[in-house]
Parts: sequence; C-alpha cells; structure tokens
Amino acid sequence: MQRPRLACLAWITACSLLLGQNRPTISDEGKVPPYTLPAVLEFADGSPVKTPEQWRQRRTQVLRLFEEHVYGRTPAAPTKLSFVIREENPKALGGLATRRQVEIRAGEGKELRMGLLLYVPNQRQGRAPAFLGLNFAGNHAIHSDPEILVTQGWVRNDPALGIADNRATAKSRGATRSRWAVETILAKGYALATMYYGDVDPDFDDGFQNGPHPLFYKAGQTRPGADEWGTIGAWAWGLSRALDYLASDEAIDATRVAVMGHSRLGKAALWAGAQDERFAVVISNNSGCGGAALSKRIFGETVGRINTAFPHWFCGNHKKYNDQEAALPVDQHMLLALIAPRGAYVASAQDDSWADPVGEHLAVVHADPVYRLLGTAGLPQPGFPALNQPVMGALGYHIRTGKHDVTAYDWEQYLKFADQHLKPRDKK
Ligand code: GTR
Repeated sequence: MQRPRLACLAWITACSLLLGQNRPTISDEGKVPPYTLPAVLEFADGSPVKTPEQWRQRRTQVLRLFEEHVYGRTPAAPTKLSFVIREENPKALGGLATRRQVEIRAGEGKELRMGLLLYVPNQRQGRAPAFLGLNFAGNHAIHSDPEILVTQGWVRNDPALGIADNRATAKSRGATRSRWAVETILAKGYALATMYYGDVDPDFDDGFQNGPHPLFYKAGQTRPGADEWGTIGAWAWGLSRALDYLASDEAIDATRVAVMGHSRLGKAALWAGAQDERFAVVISNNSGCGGAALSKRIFGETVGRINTAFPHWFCGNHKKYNDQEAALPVDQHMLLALIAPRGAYVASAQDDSWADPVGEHLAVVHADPVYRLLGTAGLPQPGFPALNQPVMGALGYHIRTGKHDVTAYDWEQYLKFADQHLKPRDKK
C-alpha cells in the first residue's frame, strides 16, 4: 500500500519544514537550551588525541564529517584551468598599485569563467602577501576605480544600484567600497584580490545547473548527491582556484595569503581555509550560522532556518539536522580546528544577534586546545572580550559596536593580525 505511506511521509516533511520555520528565534541568552559539543581531541572510537601526529589523523576524520554532513564533498580541481589577463595597468589608483583583471577559466567542454580583480602595491619589496575574498555585488562595486570591468554575470536586482533584469550596470561602481579598505590594505604592503561570488556560483536555488557543479557531473548525473557540495562548497572551491592564479602571479607570495569573507562569504572563507591548507590565514567576518557560530547552541539563526531559507547552500545531508542539531556529529569549533595551526580570526558585531556573537566566540574558545596541542599560543584570553577590545594570538576574536557589516575597524584588526601571521619571509 504505497498511498498512506507517502501521505504520512509528506505530512512528516511538511511538519518538520514548518517547525524549521516556526521554532521561535532565541535572542535571549537565558533561554539557550543546554547542549553538548563533540570532543575535537578524541577519535571516533573515543580514544584521546594526544600528539600533533595523532591530530593529523583526527583532522582527516573531522574533515570527512564536515564533507558528509555539512558542506558536501568538493571535487578535485578541474584538469583544465587557465588564466587570461584581460586588463593590466601598472599605474592604477594614482600610481599606488598595479591592477590586473584576470579571467580564470575552469573545465573542459563546459567552461566556467570567473573574473578576478587584483591590486598589487607598487611600493613593496619582493612578492607581496595578499588578502583574497569574494564580493557580493561585482568587482566594480568594491571601488570607484572606473577601469574595473563591470560584471556580466547574474546579480540580484537592486533598483538603488540600477540593477534590473539581474544585470549590473556602471551605476553600482563603488557601491560597496566601505567594505573594502583598498587604499589602506595597499599602503600596508598587501595585495588585494577579489572575485564576484556570482561568477563562481549564482546565489539562488536552480538545482545546481549553473556554477561549477555541472563541470563535475558524471554521465547521467543532474545534481550533486546528498554528500556532495552545495553552493558554499562551490564558493570555497572558487577561492582555491583564485589562489591557484595567485600562485602563478610573480608579484604575489602565495604562501602568505589570507582568505577573508563576510557573512555567507565568511562561511565560504572558513570552509575554503579548512580544506585548502595553502591559505596561511583565514578571516571570518560576521559569518554566523554554518560559519563560525556553534550550531548546537540554539541562538539566532539555526540549521533549520538556514536550510529553509537557503536550500542550496549546504549539502543534502545537512537537512537531516533541521531542528536536530544535537545529532550533528560535528560543530563549528571543529571547523576552526581544521585551520590550526594557521592563523584564524573571527569577528562579530554587537547588533548582529542573528549571527550569535557568543556562539562565534565559543567556537574559537573550543578550537583553542587543538591550537595549543600544535604548539601555538591559541587564543590568549578565553573570556568574552569587551566591545572593541580584540584578542589576538594564533586565534583571534573581536566584537565591535555596530551592525552586520564589514567596516574600517574590522580591516584595521585584520591588518594587525596579518602583520603578525604573514611576516615577510626572505626576499624572493
Ligand atoms: C542572512 C543569512 C545569514 C548570512 C547573511 C548574509 O540572510 O541568514 O546566514 O549569511 O544572510 O550573507 O548576509
């Protein structure tokens, strides 16, 4: 008897979806239900992880768990990857920087083209360290530099920015410049590389027909399996392809690249840094649920909420944990631990309770034992810091005043952190 069973299944699914949407949002610290975090320094069989060598084995287990239950497995880099310099100017921004605009082409037959904007400081000795991050509105929106190519890809409609029909125009030049401290970064000797996130994978649920997913489908496959990558996985993959380009650019020291991202792109930066150990530093700005914030701590956005609003971000398996966070075999402190001993910095904002600043901080605190096992100073102070009082060791954290955003204050801290972690090596 198929019918009643199907009806019953549909009813359960409908209820769990409704629960995902309707469970009231907790924004009162006193109402957070008790929760238990999985032990990061314990193997799956319960035996302890006591040495850095054992951590390498445990690390592989943890990475597999994140692949299977959270972000999905990422395929290896495509066999064919090429870089085309579309534009170059050694005297950009009044002579401050050399600008290169590069098209990263990935795949054979089906090809994905991603536009990377790179500014390299002209005042430098040897190869420059760099910040790399995806942007939300197109490369041309990060600065008013009129030579930046306007993205041709899909963008979200925004009448204020003159965006209709999902196509960007020159009207959005510089629209998000307050989020990119371009001149400050360059003046400190760092290069800045950025790519439009929609060039990697447009941010809407189309059943994974655009973006890099189809490049990797096996014959007959039409969408990723339940344990294969979603869109956050795709963005993280794009960051690694951008790093592939940077490694080929003789002006850049690819061993000194900090990957940075805000909000959903902070989730992508963390996942990129966790998987790709070439990233020397990882910075999460207000990344929240599915980023730096603990999932088992029910506060602000939850797994059920995020999977309902953004069904394409995580892997299919992740939906099993909608309102079932206790069953998750990992939590986000383990994502930060995957970055150890490399520098990892998490930033929260006071008015961003949706992203759960306390949960973001606790993930850093609970990643600290792995950093210490690997011989670093970890997070120098475990207590929740006062507003605008950054704490910096191998792990760093701050909560600043203000809303969900990237500000000059945030960049000031990232530059200090980078100065500590990306010290110039011998001249190359
Ligand atoms: C929100 C989402 C968050 C965060 C944010 C953003 O709507 O719930 O997880 O990623 O978007 O990316 O700005």
